[in-house]
Amino acid sequence: MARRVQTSLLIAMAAGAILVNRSAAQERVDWTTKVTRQDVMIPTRDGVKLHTAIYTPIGRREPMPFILNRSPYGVLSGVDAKGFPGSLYAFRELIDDGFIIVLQDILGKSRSEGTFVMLRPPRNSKDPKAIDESTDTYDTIDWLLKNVPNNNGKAGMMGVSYMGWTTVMAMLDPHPALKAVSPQASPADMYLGDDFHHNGAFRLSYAMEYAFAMERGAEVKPFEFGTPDTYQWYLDLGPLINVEEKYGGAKLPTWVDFVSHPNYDGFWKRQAFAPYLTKVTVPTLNVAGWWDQEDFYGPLRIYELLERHDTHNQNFLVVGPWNHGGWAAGKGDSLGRVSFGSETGRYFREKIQLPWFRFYLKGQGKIDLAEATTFEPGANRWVSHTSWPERTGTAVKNLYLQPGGKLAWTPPAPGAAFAEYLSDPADPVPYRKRPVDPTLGFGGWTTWQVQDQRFLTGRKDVLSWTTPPLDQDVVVSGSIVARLFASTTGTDSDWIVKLIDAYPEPDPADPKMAGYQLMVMGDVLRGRFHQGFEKPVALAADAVVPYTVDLHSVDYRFLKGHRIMVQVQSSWFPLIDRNPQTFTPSVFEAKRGDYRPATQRIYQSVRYPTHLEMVIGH
Ligand code: PG9
Repeated sequence: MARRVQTSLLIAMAAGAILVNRSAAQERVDWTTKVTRQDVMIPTRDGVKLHTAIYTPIGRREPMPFILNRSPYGVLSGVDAKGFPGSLYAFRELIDDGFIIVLQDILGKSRSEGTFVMLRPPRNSKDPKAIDESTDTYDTIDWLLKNVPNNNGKAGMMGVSYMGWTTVMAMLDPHPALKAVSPQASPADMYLGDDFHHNGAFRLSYAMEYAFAMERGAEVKPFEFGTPDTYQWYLDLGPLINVEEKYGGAKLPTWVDFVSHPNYDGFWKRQAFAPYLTKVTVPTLNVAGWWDQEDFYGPLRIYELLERHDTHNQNFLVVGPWNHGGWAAGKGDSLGRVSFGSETGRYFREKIQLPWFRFYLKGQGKIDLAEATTFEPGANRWVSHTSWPERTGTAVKNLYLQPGGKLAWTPPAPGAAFAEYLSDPADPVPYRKRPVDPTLGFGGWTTWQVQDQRFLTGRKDVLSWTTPPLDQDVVVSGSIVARLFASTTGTDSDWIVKLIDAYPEPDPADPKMAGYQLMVMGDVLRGRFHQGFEKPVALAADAVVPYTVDLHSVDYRFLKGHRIMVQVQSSWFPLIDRNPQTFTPSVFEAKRGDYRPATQRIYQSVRYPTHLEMVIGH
C-alpha cells in the first residue's frame, strides 16, 4: 500500500542527501522479505577497518554483482523499526533485479575507524603507503569479492553528492572488478560552482551548516539555530569572524579552511577534479538535475572533463528536472508547484539506471543511450543529444536588456543608459521567502530554486527586464552566459543574474501556475574576482566594468504566451554571505563598519549593452 513516509534528516543524509520531496508518496517496503543483512568491518591496506552493511537479495541462485555506495553520513542512521536504512529506497529497483547492495561508512565517519577529512584529496601516487578514498574503495571491492558468497566477480558504484564524489574517487584508480559507475550530483569544484562557493562568492548558509553538521563528531549533528528564521539569525550574526568568536568555528577544520583560503588557491585546486580526470577508466553515467540546489556544476564539469578523453564512447550524461538527488526516490512528476507530465524519476531509475548496471555488471540487455539525454521542461519531454552543451545546427543569440525594463533580441536603441538600485547589506535580498528554515532539513531548501520569484515583487533592489508575450515557443538549449556591464559606488559587489519564465496570467493551459515566475537558471559572481579567481581586485568606484556571469547550460522551452524575464540583484541572503561592498583582502576579515550600502547601475546602452548569450533551438 502506498503511504506517506515521514523521512528524517538523517535518513536523507544517509541516502546521500536524497531529497525525497516530503509530498512524494513512497511505498513502505518490508525489507526483511527482500534482503538479508550483514554488518562487517572491512580491513584496508593501512589496517584501518571500515564499517560496511551488505544487503543480499533473498531467493536468488545466480551469482550477483555488487553495487557499492560509500557515505560520510552514517549508513545505519535513520533505520526503520526492523533495522533497515531509508537509503535502501534508492536501490529498490536494483535489489529487485538481483544486485547485492553494499553501503559503507567512509574513513572516520559513523562506525568506521580512522579520521575524516572533508573531500580528502587524491593521495601522492609516488608514496606507496599513502591512502585515499580510492585505495579504500579498491581494498573494499577486493574484500567483497573474496568474502561475500555468490558474487559474480563484478562491482559497480553509484551515489548522490558526497557518495557521487566517492564514486568519482574510485574511478581514478579503479579495482579491475569495477565495471560501471554512476556519479550523481557529485561536486567537482568547491570554489567555482558547488556547495561551498559559486564563482568566488561564499555560500554561507550551506557551508556553515554543513561544516557544523559534519565536524562536531562522527555522526551528523545539525546546527541548532533556536529560531525559525535563519535569515534573521545570519543577519544578527554580523561579520563572518563571529562564527569563530561566538560559535566556535575555529574548532571545525572545514571552517578554518574557508577562512584560510578566501581565494582560488592550491587548496581548492587540489580538491577539484580537473587535474585528475584525465582518462575514462570505467563506463560512466553522469547524472544531474536542472534545479539541483547543491551540486549542479559538478556533474556537468565531470562529464566535460571525461568527455575530452572518451575515445571509446563510455561517458554519458543525463540531466532531468530534479533537485539534489530528486531522481533517486519518488516519482519525479513534479517539483514544488511545477509539473512535468510524467514520472521522470521512475523513468530514470527503470529505463536508464537499471539497464545501465544490468548491461555492464550482468551482461544482460543492451545500452541504448544517447551521448546526452536531457529533460526539456516546458515541452516536458526527454531529448537525445549527440553532444552537450554545444551542438551543431544551433545558433547563439543575444538577448539584450533595454531601457524601460524590456528585453529584446536586438541591441538597445538610445535611451536611459542604465537602471539603478541601492544594495544595502543591512537589508539583503532573501534568496527564498522568509522564514528561511534551516538548510539541512526538509523545508524550503530542497525546492527554493523553483519557488515563485513574485515573493520579491516590490523590492527596489531587484531589477527586472521582460520580453513581450512570446508569439512562438523559444527553446534555450545549451550554454548560457550573462555579459553584464555594471558599476557600483562601492569597491566590491556581488552580481546575481536570474533567467526566469514568467507564466501568463491568466494561464488557461495551466491555471495553477498563472503569473508564476519560475527561475530557469541563476548564479552569482563576486565582483572582486572578475579578472580571475586567484587574485581579488578592488573595483574602481563608479567605473563601468564588464562582468561575465556563467549560467552554465539549460534545456528549456519558454512556451508561446509566456515571457522571458531577466533579474539582476546584488544579494541572495543567507545563501551567499553579504558582500561588504567595501573591498577588504578577505571577506572573512571584514568588520561591521565595512558593510556599506552602494548604488548599483546596470547598463543597457548602445555603448554598454548588457545581454545574455544563449543557444536557441534544437
Ligand atoms: N551536497 C553535499 C556535499 C557533498 C560533498 C561535500 C559537501 C557537501 C551532499 O549532499 O552530500
